[in-house]
Amino acid sequence: PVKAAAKTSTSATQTTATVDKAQVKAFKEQVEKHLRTTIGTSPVKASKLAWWQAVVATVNEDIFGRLTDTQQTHAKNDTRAVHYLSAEFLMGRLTINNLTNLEKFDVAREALKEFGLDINEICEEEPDMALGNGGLGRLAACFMDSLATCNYPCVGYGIHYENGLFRQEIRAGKQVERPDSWREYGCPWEACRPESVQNIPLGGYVEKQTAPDGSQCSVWHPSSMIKGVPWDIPVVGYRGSSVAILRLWESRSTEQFNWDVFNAGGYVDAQAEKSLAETISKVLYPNDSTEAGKELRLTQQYFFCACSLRDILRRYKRSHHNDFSEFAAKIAIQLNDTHPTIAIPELMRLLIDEEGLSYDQAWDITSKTFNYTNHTLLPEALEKWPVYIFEKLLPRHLELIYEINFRFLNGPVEAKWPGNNEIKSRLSIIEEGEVRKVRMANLCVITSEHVNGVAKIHSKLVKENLFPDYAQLWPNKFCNVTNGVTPRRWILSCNRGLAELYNDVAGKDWPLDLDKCEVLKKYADKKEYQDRFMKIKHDNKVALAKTIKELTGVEVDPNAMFDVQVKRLHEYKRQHLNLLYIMSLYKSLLEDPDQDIVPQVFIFGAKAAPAYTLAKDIIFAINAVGEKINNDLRIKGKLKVVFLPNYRVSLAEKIIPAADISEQISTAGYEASGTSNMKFSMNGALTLGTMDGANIEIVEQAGIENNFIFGLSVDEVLELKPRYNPWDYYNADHDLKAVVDWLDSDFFTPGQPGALSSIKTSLLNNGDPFLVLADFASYKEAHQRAQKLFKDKAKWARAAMINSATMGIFSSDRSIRDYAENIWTLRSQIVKK
Ligand code: CR6
Repeated sequence: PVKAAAKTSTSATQTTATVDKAQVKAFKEQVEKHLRTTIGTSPVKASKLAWWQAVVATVNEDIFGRLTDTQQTHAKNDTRAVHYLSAEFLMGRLTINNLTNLEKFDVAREALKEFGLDINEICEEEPDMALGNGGLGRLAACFMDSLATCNYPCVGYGIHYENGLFRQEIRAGKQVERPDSWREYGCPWEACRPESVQNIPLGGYVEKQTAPDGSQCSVWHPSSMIKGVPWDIPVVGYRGSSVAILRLWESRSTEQFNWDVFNAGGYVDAQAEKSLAETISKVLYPNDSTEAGKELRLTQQYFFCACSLRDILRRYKRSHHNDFSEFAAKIAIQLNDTHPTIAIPELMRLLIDEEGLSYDQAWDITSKTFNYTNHTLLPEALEKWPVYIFEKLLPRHLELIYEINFRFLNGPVEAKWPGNNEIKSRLSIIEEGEVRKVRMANLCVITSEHVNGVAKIHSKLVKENLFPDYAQLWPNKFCNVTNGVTPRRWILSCNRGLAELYNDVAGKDWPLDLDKCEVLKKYADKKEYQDRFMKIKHDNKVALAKTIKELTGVEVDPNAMFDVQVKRLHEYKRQHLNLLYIMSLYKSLLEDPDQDIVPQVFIFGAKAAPAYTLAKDIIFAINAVGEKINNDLRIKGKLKVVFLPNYRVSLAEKIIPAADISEQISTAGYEASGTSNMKFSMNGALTLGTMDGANIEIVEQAGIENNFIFGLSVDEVLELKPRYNPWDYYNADHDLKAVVDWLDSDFFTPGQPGALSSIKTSLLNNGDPFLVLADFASYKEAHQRAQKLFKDKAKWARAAMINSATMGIFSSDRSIRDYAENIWTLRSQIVKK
């Protein structure tokens, strides 16, 4: 049984809106009904988990009806639809978001209150759906929300990982990975669809056959079959009538038991075979941006693409039978990075081998169907698969890739650069060398109608630096769609105080048209509004301080400046630059404890890829430095450093609304876009960042004077890199030298000298590949500007309000409309209730 807990609820998520009594009564009755008849318990003995499940069952009553209406409307009108293929969808929790989008949050909150329950506490029972690593997966989730909200016909396709991104524990300052079994007790949002199961062939060999007319054809004899079981997660659009579908594929063995082996007494062997097939969707690869190149990973990619394409074909054939002339007019497929590239040869194969089309017909369709989004320039993240893995797993696909390559090199390339073998080897899908490799990005560019980057600067670099030869061949193929985030989750659901302020100044439609928020600029100089805005921020900080205390035991003062860097841990994101600055601040406080500085709390959250040693060392260093600083009475609490374990979507929802400073400090040219930068600004944080990714467009909107920009530009980085020597910076800057050397002592790790040395080694002996030392002085100076402004409450409030008010273009609705208009030529479809 759960005791009344309404008193402890976080004030940050309370609203004062009046709520319709009849609706509250009805919701309450539904919840109680589900508690008894769906969950099988009663209000007196229900656990919090049971209450949560009953709330979900109640919400689902609304959702499933709308889902059927949506699907019937689309089928009846035979609408063109987009199919978003992504190896990751980082959905987070769905309850508050779905209640918000159905405009039932206040009703549900009141209904639960009448049971003596706090809605926020009940919703804490929901595990995050962490089926993604970071920005790319979260972007896909925001896009689903916008596709549904803007009423675009769509399906999201991905993998039903049994284990999402690992749960991070911090033990003695170090990251320890634990499995994330998000579905251990079932996920009440998802519905299994046995009627849409697919069987997917794998392995084996290709036999050349001669047809009666003398032509050659290939027959694939696969060695095994895997069953793909679809799980549907409905995605509810805001106030909208449409519900989109996210369909995730789970792998199973085709035979529950291999009966022959089983009958021969090989029960265990039969089970082993089964578990091999089931391994495919067992776990998400925990790398953000870098590629493992593992056989299982290619199998995962192929598995979900093959299932999805069969699903798409099945639906198409329901209204078009075997006539494929309309295929490209009805179907658009978006490849979210290169992970689903294998869908290209798979569609070719299905059309040629299974549907009997000619190669030319199949290519004509395929090259009009696909589009590709590039999300990174990091060379190690551009997928390349050894040819021998293809030979083993996908021999027929390899054959088709060779054919696509042959026709490309001897067609368009030969026509443009006759006899130029150097260009041919650069543009070829196949990389020659000791181990021959398939370059997936090249296959994407050659096949796709459009190739886009995810922020203006990134798209420019994609075109000019990554694929310059392709851009000469097809200049119009390359375009930009700047990323966005959904204001429903990232303002309305996670920052109710701010949402109410916008309701008051901009009317209630701002979540559908974020440009409306711009009116807040008019009030940015008015004391009354500044006070209200900063009171909302303060309440959010009080709530976060409580969370920090619960999770780390560290006490922080909500009046201090909250400086936040939350994102995956990577050298290019430069958490270690932040750390060096903190150390220098600490050093100056030790030298002069009475100096008048703004009290500051540095807040980190970051998971490191389990095999990325230096990233893990940086986590350890942040914790070690934090431990020392937080317990040093000499500095009188002016400085605190907290590392929040297990950073994930639900934690981001608590952290972002409480930030004063948003650290976006990647080496210019390395962060394709970033998306937390947008969330922070929307919620009134000022960006302390480099001119990289979407930061550039953020300050274009909010004004460079309202943020703290520092460091080398993209051009300066490109210019400096070849002649860069970190020792020059180290030797020239006293303070920098002192903090870098500090890493070598045992000051922060008593009894363990050298425990933090790997960071120093990377910065000096290994050449500081991300120019941390080069940007240190400028970074420090930017912090000084931030401190100065923070002391002037009115000026700070004004800058924060302008940031929040001017983020309209970073709504993912805008991104999705850009895709729909410029890439998919897709029209929205209103669904009648
Ligand atoms: N790691 C980019 O690095 C971008 C997202 C979404 C990333 C990041 O800057 O905002 O994609 N790239 O576009 C990849 O995942 C390959 C990311 O999340």
